[in-house]
Amino acid sequence: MNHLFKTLIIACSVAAALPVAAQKDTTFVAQGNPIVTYKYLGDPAALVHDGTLYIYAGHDECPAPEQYYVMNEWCILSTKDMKTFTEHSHKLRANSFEWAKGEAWASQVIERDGKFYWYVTVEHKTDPGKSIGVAVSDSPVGPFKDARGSALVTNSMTTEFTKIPWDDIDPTVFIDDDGQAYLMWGNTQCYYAKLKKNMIELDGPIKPIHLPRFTEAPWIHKRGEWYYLSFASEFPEKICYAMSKSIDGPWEYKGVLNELAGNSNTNHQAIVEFNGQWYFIYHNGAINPHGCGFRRSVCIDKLYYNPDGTMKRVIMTTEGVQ
Ligand code: FUB
Repeated sequence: MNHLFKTLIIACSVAAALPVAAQKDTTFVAQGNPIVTYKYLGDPAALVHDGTLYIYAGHDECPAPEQYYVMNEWCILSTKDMKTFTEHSHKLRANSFEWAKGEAWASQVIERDGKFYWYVTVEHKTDPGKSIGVAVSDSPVGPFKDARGSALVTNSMTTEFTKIPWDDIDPTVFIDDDGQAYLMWGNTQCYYAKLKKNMIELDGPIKPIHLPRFTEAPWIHKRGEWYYLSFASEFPEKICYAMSKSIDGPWEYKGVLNELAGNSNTNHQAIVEFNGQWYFIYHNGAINPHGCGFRRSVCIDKLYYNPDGTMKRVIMTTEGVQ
């Protein structure tokens, strides 16, 4: 065993033995896209709060050459200048939800009244299929803990719309100008429901949203008078979008926003405005030699609008946004 290998093993076992909260923040300068190259991260969700952009992403742990998702935790990154990033010590783990079996799939964080709510996809232990849970923290960088002790949405709540057990995934959350919060999610079928002010209970029925060629990964944002609902379409996935003047629709389909992301069959996006610039944050499978649809990496490119409010097609770059 050579010296480097021994050091690596010791470093790994020390890191594994440390309680999660005791691990240190890691700061690095992104060298273009992907922004993180020391581990695989997928399904980025973004939050802008107090002059900082936060990215919440699932950790793709699938060892090469395996080809399926191995995801146990979500990680937290932040930046103030889109160049220097910090990965924060706290992780949220799928097994932090006692009722969940695992599988830390896509998620999103939002702030309300000084608390941060992290909506996540996990596999349910007793209601077979994917479910949506919510964790809460006083800080955008955690620690987060299960806010309910039970799932917010389970597979059995949506079987009237579709029988597949993986339709309740990929939550996106939005608070409208009048203070009403909404949760949207779905695979094959897109859904939405109102959230109560406490952010941890649904407030009314689950309703379907009809979107052409919808696969998964809805993301809702607003700019001026327009609501934008972007989503992963077909498979392998492109990101398409629809626009509406009302959160209740009707949604007008506007076509492709981002093309297939290289060698990843998913493309999962977040769209945010930060310091006067709009950003499209997504994943690809660009890290050589093992990057792929199960070992993904977070990328950031700029997003622009046309005068009529439609979005211009994203140009994915290796240089990134620095
Ligand atoms: O990461 C697992 C799943 O892959 C997500 O929930 C989907 O959006 C797709 O990116």
